[in-house]
Amino acid sequence: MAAVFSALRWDVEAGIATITLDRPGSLNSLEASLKSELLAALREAGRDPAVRVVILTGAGRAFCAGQDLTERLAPDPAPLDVEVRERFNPLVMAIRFLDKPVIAAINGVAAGAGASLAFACDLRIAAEEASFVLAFGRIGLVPDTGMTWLLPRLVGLGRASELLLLVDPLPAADAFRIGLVNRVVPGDELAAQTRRIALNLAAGAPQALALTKRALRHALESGFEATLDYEASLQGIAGRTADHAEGLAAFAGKRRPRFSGS
Ligand code: T3D
Repeated sequence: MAAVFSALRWDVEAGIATITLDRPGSLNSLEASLKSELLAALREAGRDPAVRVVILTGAGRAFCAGQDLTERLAPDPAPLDVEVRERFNPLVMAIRFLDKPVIAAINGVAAGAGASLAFACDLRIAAEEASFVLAFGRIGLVPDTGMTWLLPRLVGLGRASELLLLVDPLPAADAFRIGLVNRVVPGDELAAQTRRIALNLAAGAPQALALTKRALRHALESGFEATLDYEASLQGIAGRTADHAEGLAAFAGKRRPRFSGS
């Protein structure tokens, strides 16, 4: 049965699941239903064999403005530590541990935990008009949802400290210059260019892509020798897949491989 959502749009086509955060009136800020639906959609993407790659994007002029602050202003909001542990952390865990590539198509501003979502993705394609506002400090909060782990690894400690302490908006072009986004494209080409990249990934060997994500996760927290050993064991797994045999056969036959995922 097709997944049904109200705060986001879910679309599967040509092996690509596109998740569109769909609360444009509040810049796709994350209130309770959007957080739970996003987690459900990411889990659905993991389960659905028709999905080989995921695109995360936003409706309207924003990617995501982070926590919906009207929820915090309501009477008796959930304690922040509970909210972050139970509602935000599972989102970035789901993205990073999804055994399929996740591309953030950053159509506009990404603020607070909205930026954390983008940084947890495997690739970031930004529209020229996109920007990052690491807004936590502006409302007297600390960076969360993986931000202090992800950002220094993407841009180094110096840049991360500057962005998180000064909280100046970072335009897409500057984000590209410091390696925070992979590409910057005109806004009206974002969907098509992201789709092109997604189609490339969808034609790849699914297990090899999943194992590559796993290897990168492992390497970020391991020493060199441990990494060498882990790479070798993952290569053992990849080497036993039918897709590896198909890759070799395609090479020998001078044709494009057709990877089945087995
Ligand atoms: O539970 C927890 O709190 C813990 C977790 C925390 C993680 C976090 O994400 S903390 C950070 C939360 N996010 C922010 O602080 C960002 C707040 N928004 C902004 O700073 C600005 O809106 C932007 C820089 C993102 C964009 O600025 P601008 O000038 O382009 O748009 P705007 O006019 O400020 O916003 C447009 C509308 O969206 C406006 O509503 P209105 O006046 O048209 O009815 C604005 O109130 C609404 N909006 C924007 N961000 C949020 C929001 N509504 C609710 N929550 C938001 N985060």
